[in-house]
Amino acid sequence: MPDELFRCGSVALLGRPNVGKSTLMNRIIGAKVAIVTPKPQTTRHRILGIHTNASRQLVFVDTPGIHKGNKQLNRNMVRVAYAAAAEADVLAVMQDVSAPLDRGTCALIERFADGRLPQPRIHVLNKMDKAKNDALLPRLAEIQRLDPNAKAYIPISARRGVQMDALLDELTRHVPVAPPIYAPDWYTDQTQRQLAAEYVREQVFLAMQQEIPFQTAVDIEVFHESETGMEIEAVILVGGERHKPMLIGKGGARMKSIGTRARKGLEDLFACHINLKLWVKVDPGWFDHPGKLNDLGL
Ligand SMILES: Nc1nc2c(ncn2[C@@H]2O[C@H](COP(=O)(O)OP(=O)(O)O)[C@@H](O)[C@H]2O)c(=O)[nH]1
Ligand SMILES: [Mg+2]
Repeated sequence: MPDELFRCGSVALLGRPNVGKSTLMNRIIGAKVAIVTPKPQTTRHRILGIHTNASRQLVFVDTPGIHKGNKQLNRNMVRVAYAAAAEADVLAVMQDVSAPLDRGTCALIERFADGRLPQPRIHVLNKMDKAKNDALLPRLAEIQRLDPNAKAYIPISARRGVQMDALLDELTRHVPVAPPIYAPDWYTDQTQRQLAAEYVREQVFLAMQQEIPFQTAVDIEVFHESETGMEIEAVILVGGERHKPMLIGKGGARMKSIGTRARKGLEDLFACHINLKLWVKVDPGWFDHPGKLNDLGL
């Protein structure tokens, strides 16, 4: 491939919470760089996933879902999503076609279709594996009506990896001819320390019910690499005193299972032995304190 044909650019993954943005990014990258849970608002930061082959480098920007919420954390998350959109070369606007087209999704599509952001838009219709066959065509027609000037409308299944090449080829058409930015073996901009915090948070999200996950954050206090592997100590911040015993579980059982699962995931990702210690700390209202959010990188 002559250098003058190589394409490189960034793709913002945009959409309501839970449509499958992080799943798509992981699928394309081939590693879990963004944590995924069935709960909305799992993704809090802007996360990069880098896909490189012989002819292109696509830098995917996974964003927190666009949603309403009156806490400082929620407002920060939505701001992150719009800022990522403004900086990207292409906008991939995702929706879940296994659920009815709701008002929030229509509003989001119209917001990007109004031309305030000049970048090309690709509509990504995810979860086609779960959608009824006869629902897809009317849905495509509806999206075309809402955003007639988009470059493409592509049904996919991020979970099953269906239509990935079609999507990647279409996205590549809309990024500039340019040399790669990242070395070919880079797949994310997150440090191992950040990935460790995210893997612990994923297990807390999966293990806990109701409001507890949304009021939880993870702070890595110790991160050492040694000859035998990694030593990691993490503090799980919870929003209320009563959350602490629930997270710890009977005889520490729940914490133990959270720790074991997070450790196994990290051992797979980093391909080394990991010693992971977890602590729980109560910090009421951390999600509404600008200073604390700043400390946590949120
Ligand atoms: N059936 C199905 N489920 C999916 C698909 N993509 C994502 N999901 C599920 O949808 C949920 C939310 O996914 P996630 O990637 O965290 O969504 P995000 O909030 O947009 O980042 C998870 O339970 C995923 O396993 C898909 O293509 N098909
Ligand atoms: Mg996500």
